[in-house]
Amino acid sequence: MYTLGEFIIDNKDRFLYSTESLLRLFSSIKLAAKAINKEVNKAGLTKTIIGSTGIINIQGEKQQKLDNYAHKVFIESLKSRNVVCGIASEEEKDFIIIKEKNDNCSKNEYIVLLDPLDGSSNIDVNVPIGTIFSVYIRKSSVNITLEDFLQEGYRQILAGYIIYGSSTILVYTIGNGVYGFTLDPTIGTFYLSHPNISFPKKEKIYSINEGNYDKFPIGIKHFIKYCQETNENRPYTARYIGSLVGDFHRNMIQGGIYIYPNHYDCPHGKLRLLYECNPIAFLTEQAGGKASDGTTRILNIKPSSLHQRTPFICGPINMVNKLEAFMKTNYYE
Ligand code: P6P
Repeated sequence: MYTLGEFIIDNKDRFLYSTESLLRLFSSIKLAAKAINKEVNKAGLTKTIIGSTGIINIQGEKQQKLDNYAHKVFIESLKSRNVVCGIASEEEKDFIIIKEKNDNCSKNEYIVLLDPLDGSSNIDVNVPIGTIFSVYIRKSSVNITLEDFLQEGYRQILAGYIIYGSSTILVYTIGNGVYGFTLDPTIGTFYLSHPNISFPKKEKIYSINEGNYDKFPIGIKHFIKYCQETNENRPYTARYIGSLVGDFHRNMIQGGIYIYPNHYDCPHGKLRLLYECNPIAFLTEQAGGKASDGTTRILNIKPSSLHQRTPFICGPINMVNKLEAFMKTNYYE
């Protein structure tokens, strides 16, 4: 049984930066994931941890108590390993400076962007939820600036998620494939369970909130109808649980497209570019798929603000290409 730590050490030549710093970073991610997993698994038992804090976060969304808990746990854990110099979180309006660059912390080179607990509105109904993380090397030489966080997605050195579902799985990429490690909660160790995840050849699933159908651009409507047609390759199965990590994890393993387009209630889409779409797009491409906003590669988008949103499509290349064709014209066949 291969543990995450052993796997990183045995594959250290695949990582451009120091293995020690990567191990320290993963050590903080694993620690936070285990703490959150414990709370998620007993959310129904302790009224103190489920439900809303009553706070409306920067996104204008009701902050769940577990959201807040997950945010705090990750911040404290990432601070403690002396490899992170700055953090941006869905739950915090501005970025958080951990250490400026000076002699005694030259190792602090990582910039971490985080959705501490995505899909948290599902907490009270036991639907899988997840933490999404995205890591860059700082650009600044002395003081941390916003530009350290507004890097294009193709500059990510590490991206992944933890899905808290029927089991807790940490999935990540450093640019050499996608790997999944399942937590054995009895001993608190993550073991390699999904070596080299890639989209299967057979495309099976389309995932979109069809409750918004009337609001969608015409190209999206045509693509949904295309997915529903009956022929030897279709209809596809519709699956949508309203939790990006849960929907994406299933689609990457079983073969499917996830779509959150813009619509007239969300002119720029709903999902956040920096800590939802970029990390999922990196994983998508590393798993042999494609991720775009309907016309542009997600990883090429130059961010202009921490919490900016984007239309988001990710999945098997052929399905994404077909959707983009519908978006370009009134293409329909
Ligand atoms: P809707 C959860 O709030 C989230 O950010 C993603 O995890 C999820 O895919 C999406 O929003 C669901 O949004 O509008 O379909 O409920």
